[in-house]
Amino acid sequence: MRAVLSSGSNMGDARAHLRAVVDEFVGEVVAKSSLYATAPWGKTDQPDFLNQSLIVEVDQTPRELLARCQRLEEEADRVRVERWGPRTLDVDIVFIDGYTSDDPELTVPHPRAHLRQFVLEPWLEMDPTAELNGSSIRELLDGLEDQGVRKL
Ligand code: PH2
Ligand code: MG
Ligand code: MG
Repeated sequence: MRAVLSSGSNMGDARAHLRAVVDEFVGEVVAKSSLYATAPWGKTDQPDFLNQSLIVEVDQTPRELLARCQRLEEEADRVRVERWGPRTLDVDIVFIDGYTSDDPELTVPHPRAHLRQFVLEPWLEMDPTAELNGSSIRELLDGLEDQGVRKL
């Protein structure tokens, strides 16, 4: 199964938190984006984020992959305080090839991916031909205002 993951951090050693995700999937990474410095989306009174995306090829079910992402978050001592608030590490499943789910625990594609430059920009970098909900990533990006996403 091939999946697009989006990692983000805006607390503690953000680079180290994102590196832990890359290390977890070593041997399963199909593509890795650059790091991006991004303005907070949704809840703006918090520090800027570092974001990075991966395309991984894993011999697992979507549920198993979700559990793996959640374990990484726990290992970064993530504490859920408020929705969209600051976090040491968030690892979201954005997209899975040939799979959709509207389960609230695991909604795929990610229901807000098409609105988020910090998700679309790294995805476009990894896969310029990717499509989401019937639109190319390029088209989706062209429809968004600039959200303050800078490739490092
Ligand atoms: N994650 C959120 C909410 N807002 N903004 C940026 N720039 N990067 C994120 O990873 C992010 C966010 C909820 O998970
Ligand atoms: Mg998230
Ligand atoms: Mg999340």
